[in-house]
Amino acid sequence: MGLRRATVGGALTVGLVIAVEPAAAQSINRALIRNLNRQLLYVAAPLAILVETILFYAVWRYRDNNDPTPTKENRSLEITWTLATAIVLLFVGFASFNVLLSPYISPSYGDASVQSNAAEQALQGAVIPDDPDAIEVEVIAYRWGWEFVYPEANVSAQNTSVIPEGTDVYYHITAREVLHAFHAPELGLKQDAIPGQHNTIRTSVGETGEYRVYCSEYCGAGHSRMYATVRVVNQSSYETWLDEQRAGNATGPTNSSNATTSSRQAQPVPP
Ligand SMILES: [Cu+2]
Repeated sequence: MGLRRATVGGALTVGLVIAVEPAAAQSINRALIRNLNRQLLYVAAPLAILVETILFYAVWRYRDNNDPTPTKENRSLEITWTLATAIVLLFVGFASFNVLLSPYISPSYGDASVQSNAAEQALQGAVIPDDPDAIEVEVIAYRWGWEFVYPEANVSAQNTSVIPEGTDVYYHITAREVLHAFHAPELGLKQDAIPGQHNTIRTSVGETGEYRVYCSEYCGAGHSRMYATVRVVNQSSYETWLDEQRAGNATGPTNSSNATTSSRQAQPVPP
């Protein structure tokens, strides 16, 4: 009886897991996390329903039983719940590990190589991409704002990071004085910003648009205003933005006056 019920529950679970569709998401990271969340939900929901059903059935069935006798030994029931638990845990472990080992979630397990040149060695602890087309951005969190440095393009920008769509981007995150944390929830990105070290996150965003970045580590009076924007554009708009930034950086003072500007204020949109 218990075995049959478990078999039906198991079949239901497998059926629901197979029915999981890949969700459309803004970034690869977000897609990986969302799919894992869904897979686990599709396993957890039928299990919760099964357990609650048995619980309510037992309460109703034995409501007038004044002389209960405990079950002494039921070999098949014990084997069933041990196996069912093992299968569920193996599924959860395997599904989670698959996501954790993705080079977008753990870049250090991916195609990272040793820092070779001086510029890369300056990024202590950063994971440097093998792919020469990948874009690297040093993200410097400070009280209270964000500086985005594009070392290859010799560009730095305050509170706005423009990146091209569908391209691998490595954000090397650090902080100037105290702990901060980079958090772009819509892109599935979150990483600590620690002075003196670089924590790398890797992403590729498929949808153009503006994505809000928050500081998610309490860092003082300006913490709640510590926003930035990741703006995802097509390749030519990206090149235009880099040129504009280079021109802006050359004039000097205009750039530093941006340091305290909140990203909520309008930024010039490249054509
Ligand atoms: Cu902060």
